[in-house]
This record gives sequence, structure tokens and C-alpha cells, in this order.
Amino acid sequence: MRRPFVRVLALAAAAAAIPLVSSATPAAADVVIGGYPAEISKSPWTVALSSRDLFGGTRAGQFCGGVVVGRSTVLTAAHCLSEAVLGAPPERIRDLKVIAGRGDLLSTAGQEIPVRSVWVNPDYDSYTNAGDFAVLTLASSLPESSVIPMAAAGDPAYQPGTEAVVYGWGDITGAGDYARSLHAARVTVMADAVCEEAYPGNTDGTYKSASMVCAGERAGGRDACQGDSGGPLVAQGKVIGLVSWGTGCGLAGSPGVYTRVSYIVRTVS
Ligand code: 4AZ
Repeated sequence: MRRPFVRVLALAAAAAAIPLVSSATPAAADVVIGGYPAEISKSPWTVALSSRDLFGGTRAGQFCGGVVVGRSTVLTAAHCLSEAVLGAPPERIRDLKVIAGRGDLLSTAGQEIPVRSVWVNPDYDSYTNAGDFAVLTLASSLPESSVIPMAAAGDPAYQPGTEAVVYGWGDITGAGDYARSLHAARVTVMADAVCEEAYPGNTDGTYKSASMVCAGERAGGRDACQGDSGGPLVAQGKVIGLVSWGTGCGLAGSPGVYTRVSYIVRTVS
């Protein structure tokens, strides 16, 4: 189920007594789900979105991920900036920041950069989840070495079977256990036909190949989860997707769905 991160946090305390995903808990979830700790120095384009005012200071206010695609340009998910998540329009969030160069949210490494402006895709459809992206302009620039190229339409990295890696500070068990440090998981890009079969349209969303790409493992186990939204799916040295939605986390037959970066390239250029 795709729910606003805020609500998941609120429910986290109750999760021990009332499992949110009883039958849905992946078998071998050690960490993102089924992943491994990642070094931020090796994926410097992965950033955290933060608002301590809204989400508290214990995890530096992290509530979503993002990816650096220009020295002062970060992509994230539109749903991260929705009123359902923020409780207000993004312009009203005074302390909205991007945290770069910090793997461990409890450390002071890297930098916190205020967001100067927010552009949410006006074609984002919160019913199907189509077009789930937003563009953040930073108040100051990051080094060129933090920038990752975007994969355009026709890039071979979109071919089914391609090995990709998803990065984030989200839920590592599917039960509301948000990571303190950056995690990554290897997932396989799936054919549109497989994604369409998994998501023909229900309350979670509808797979639309024009603006989405899906990835996972046939047996489940490795996936993005709540709190990873907006973060990057990387293959062959390029960002090909942004964490967007899916049914549960790490479930067989329910791959993670990502905003297709070539759709973003086409929309903003
Ligand atoms: C979410 O709610 C979410 N398993 C993100 C990714 C996935 C599911 C839900 C994919 O932000």
C-alpha cells in the first residue's frame, strides 16, 4: 500500500502490537528491503529531503529521498511534496532542505542546503501515480562530482533484465523501521508487460509504461519501501528511475514502481 510517510510514522509505535504487513513481511529482510549499507561517498548524488519542523530531529528530519541531476537541481517524487505528506503546500515549509554527503543521518557530515524553489509536475496523477516527480532548485551548488546523468528514452539501461540499484533511508523491514544510514538494494528492471500484469489498476495505482518503470525480483525480497520515495534507481551509471510506489515492500509479484527518468527528461526539456 502506498501511504503518506507521515501516517506510517504515526503508526510505527503501534506496529509492534498490530503488524501493518503481517502476511506481507519479506522472508529475509535484513535491510531499503533486502539490501546492504551503502557509502554516501560512492553514491554522492543520493540526497535526503528534510524538514525538522514537520518530521522531528531524531533522523535529521528525513522524509524522502532525492537525486542530484545538476549542480543545483534535485529530482524527487511529486507525492513527497503533496499536501497529504506535508500538510501544507511545499512553499510553506520554511525549513525544507536537501542533505547531501551524509550517509548517517545522526552525523553532521556533508551539508544541508535550503531549497530555493519547488516545481511539482502539474500532470502528476495521485490516483494512478503517473508523472510522480518534482524538481527542487537549491540555494547553493553542489560539486559537479555529485551530479549523475539522467537516462533518456532508448537508453539500454531500461532493457528488461538490467541490474539496477535503489538507494534510500526508508523502511528496512516493511514494519516501519526507518534506516539511520543509507541503504541500497540490487533489483532487476522488469518488462512493461510484467509490470502491467502486476498493476492493472487498483487503489495503489496503475502501471503506465510512458511514465513508469518497475524493478524487483521475481521471488521478492529486495525492494524500495516507505521513506525511500523520490530516491534514485541507478543502472549503468545513470539514474533511470525515482522511487514512487508499489503494493507492500519486497513482495513476490509486486515489484517496486519508479518514475521513468526519460519521461522527466521529455517533460522538462
Ligand atoms: C511509499 O509509500 C512506497 N515497494 C515506496 C516504494 C514502494 C512502496 C511504497 C515500493 O513511499
